[in-house]
Amino acid sequence: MAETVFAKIIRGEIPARIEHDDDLCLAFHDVAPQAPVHVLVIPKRPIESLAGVAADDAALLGHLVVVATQVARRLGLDSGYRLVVNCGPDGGQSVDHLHVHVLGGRRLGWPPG
Ligand code: DGP
Repeated sequence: MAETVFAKIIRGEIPARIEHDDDLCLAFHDVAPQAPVHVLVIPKRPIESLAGVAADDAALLGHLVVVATQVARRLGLDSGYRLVVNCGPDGGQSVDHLHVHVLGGRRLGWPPG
């Protein structure tokens, strides 16, 4: 797997507004926010995309979702929010390191583009 910008953020080589940091994952604000709140939750272990997930990643993936809900609560997204995981070119993935988008703070449209 090629090195991504997220690996540099994990190592602290690129600055980011960190919301959460633990042994398994990091959550930080997106550099190009698509909503008033736009945070990315990423595993510290580099997994390229959902397409590369295996059965023994289940606990890690669950942890990412739990952390995403904690971030949403902490940032006051009481009227709702959306978690998005883009996968591959058709899914709109631009960084090849699995990440969960936490989007909120405005009414989000559906269906997505
Ligand atoms: P996706 O399109 O699902 O792969 O989303 C990648 C997101 O990563 C996109 O919303 C912009 C964000 N991003 C890319 N480079 C950086 C960076 O250097 N810092 C931060 N904070 N976010 C970044």
